Amino acid sequence: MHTPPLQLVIGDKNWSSWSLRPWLAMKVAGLDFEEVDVTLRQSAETKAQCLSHSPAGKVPVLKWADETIWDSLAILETLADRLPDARLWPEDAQARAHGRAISAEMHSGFTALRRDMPMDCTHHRPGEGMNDAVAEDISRIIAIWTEARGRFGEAGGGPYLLGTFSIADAMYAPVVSRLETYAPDLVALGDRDGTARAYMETINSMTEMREWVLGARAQMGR
Ligand SMILES: N[C@@H](CCC(=O)N[C@@H](CS)C(=O)NCC(=O)O)C(=O)O
Repeated sequence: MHTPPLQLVIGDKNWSSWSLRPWLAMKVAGLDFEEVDVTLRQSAETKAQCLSHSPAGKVPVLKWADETIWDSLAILETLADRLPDARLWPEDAQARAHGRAISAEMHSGFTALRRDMPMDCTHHRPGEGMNDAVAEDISRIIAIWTEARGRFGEAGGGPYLLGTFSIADAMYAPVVSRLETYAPDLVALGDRDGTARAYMETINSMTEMREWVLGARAQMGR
């Protein structure tokens, strides 16, 4: 696929769930891009590094030739818009609308899960972080995955939320990672038919997802 020089500025792979989202989609799309790493959790230094890439002062940031696009979902939508051959959204308009709704819900919501079960993809911390608000978030996520798989997954011809890999999967991949790390009881939280568990296997077995976790291990020296 012919693209201008692309740079993706991302945070530490162990923690930066927002960075994982566009990184994963760009890898799945087979894009050739330079990865620029910013070290998070260094307070003033992190802020200065982030600000040197984007006025929003956060990562991820996509540099597309001389243009700067910040914010995970804006980056993903820009990629879908400019690289239609990458098929980051399904062709079916209803599936696409549904994918946009669940991606937006992820982007703007699930604050309890994000706060109390932060992504920490090189660790296993079963039982940590659970509380009523987190349980409510996880139950809603299980319902989202189950509905998407039931309505669009099989019809779309693949094991992902809307069939083949889409932006919706990129948005939920860090949630899969969190659920692996903190290992809540998915059945008790609503995964009675195992759809959520099966979807997690799909995401975990992606070579690109494995590459991210290997990168996180290397950065963490583990
Ligand atoms: N809504 C933004 C959130 C980005 C975000 O919060 N990024 C974190 C890292 S995962 C960050 O840059 N933190 C550095 C800081 O706040 O100083 C997006 O979707 O990209």
